[in-house]
Amino acid sequence: MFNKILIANRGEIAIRVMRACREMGIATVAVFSEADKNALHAKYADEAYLIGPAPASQSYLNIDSIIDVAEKTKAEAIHPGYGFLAENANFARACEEQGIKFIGPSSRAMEKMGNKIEARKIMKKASVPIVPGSDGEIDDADKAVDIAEEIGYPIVLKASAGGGGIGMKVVSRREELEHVIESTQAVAKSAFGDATLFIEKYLAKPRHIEFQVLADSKGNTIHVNERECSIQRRHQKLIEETPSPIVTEQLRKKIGTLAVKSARAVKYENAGTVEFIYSKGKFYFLEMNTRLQVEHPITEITTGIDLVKEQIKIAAGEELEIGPKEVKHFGHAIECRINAEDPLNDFAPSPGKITRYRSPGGPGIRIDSGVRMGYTISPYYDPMISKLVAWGRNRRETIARMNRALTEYIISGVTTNIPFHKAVMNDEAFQQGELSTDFIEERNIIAKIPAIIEADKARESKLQEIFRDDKRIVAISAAVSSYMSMVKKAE
Ligand code: MV4
Repeated sequence: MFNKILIANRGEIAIRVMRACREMGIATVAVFSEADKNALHAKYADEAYLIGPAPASQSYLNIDSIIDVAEKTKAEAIHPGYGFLAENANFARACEEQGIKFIGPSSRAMEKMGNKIEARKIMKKASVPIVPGSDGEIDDADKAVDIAEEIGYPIVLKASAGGGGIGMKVVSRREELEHVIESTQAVAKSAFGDATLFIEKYLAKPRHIEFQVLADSKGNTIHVNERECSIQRRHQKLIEETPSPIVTEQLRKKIGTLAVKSARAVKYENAGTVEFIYSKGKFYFLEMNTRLQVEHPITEITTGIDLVKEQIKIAAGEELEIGPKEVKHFGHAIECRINAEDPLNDFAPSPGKITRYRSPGGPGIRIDSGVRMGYTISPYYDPMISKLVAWGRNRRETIARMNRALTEYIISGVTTNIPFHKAVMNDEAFQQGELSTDFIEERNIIAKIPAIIEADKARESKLQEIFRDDKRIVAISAAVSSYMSMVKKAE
């Protein structure tokens, strides 16, 4: 097992990984940018090093300086978290070349899955169902027209180097095709440095259901159930749950087997997620995410498996202790991503200083967060405040708990999407498990938010009474920091 791991990330996920390390007796090294000098992840670690200015391109994406810190501190492995360098094959390769273990898949598996045309080919060969579409690259309009006529409009043009919805364009009519190919190529070229496109049949109002897989270096590959992530906005997931309301035990077995097949087809190692799109009773492979995902906690609390520890053990060459028959699922879990953003202003980020903060607790609640009272959410990074996870014996109890926890959450100083989450939890279709990627528009969720904010204001005075002490703490810390800056100036 490793003695020391560097965590090439920030915020809640950096802390999440360090927590696993601490439980395993592994020392931790944090890296931080100039904007994160006071960030909790830098304080939580056993050692922390400044790697550059605030912009991610000069700090959390700076491969050379991160590898430098790993070498200097004799860290034997690097955990990339999610985002930043997590799916960067060049980074994985740089680690491999320096003899530092990258806690994730091989750069080769990452590259194969990163190329969506290649991934489609691999899945087709492994007889995993893919969305009807082109076998390879689309380079001219004539070929595109032929394929579109064959599968029928609407179709969707996607960037082969894309993923997560960027460089994706729906085409409903033949007349638009030529023009949209050109514009999508341009987008793909500027976003990914690669203009290669492919075509798929466009599936309207689908559900997004993904399977978590774990694969060790000895050839054992298992799935640890699905997560449904249909409630999203502009490809940004907002609410995830497990089990999916539409996945029966029989379906889980069937699609889970396909997920394992997908991972085996690229000799996948470590934790990964196989994304499926579900439409009109059918599942299709969409893409594979070669990283730990934001929503991993809902899998953890319903299976009892610590996915980060499993990642570390796999990277250290250990064999999976859990076989496919030992994977259980207990009850139901939902995650709400609590973001500093304004759902009434097109979900615009709302960075700034958190002046009051009290997170919920009690039965069935887990919070993963990298903030605290007095912390400033930086405009440079993702404005996530926390992941609020609720567990219950069944979906009903879980929704009730999530609702209760949301009413306990106190955050001042920044606008949050908590009222949005309350609107969803109280929506009838949501409660019935009727989800789709168009859920927010279809259910007109945004229109329900003002009334929720009004009702929350009415409770405000009560909450202030409860959190009187917290306000005092803010006053003290403000006084201390102004005193400290006076002392510094005097020096
Ligand atoms: C699709 C689709 C409909 N038809 N492909 C968006 C992100 C990327 N992973 C693929 N995505 C989609 N691909 C076909 N052929 C609809 C989406 C899609 C979507 C997928 C998953 C989760 C949320 C989504 C939101 C809008 C569109």
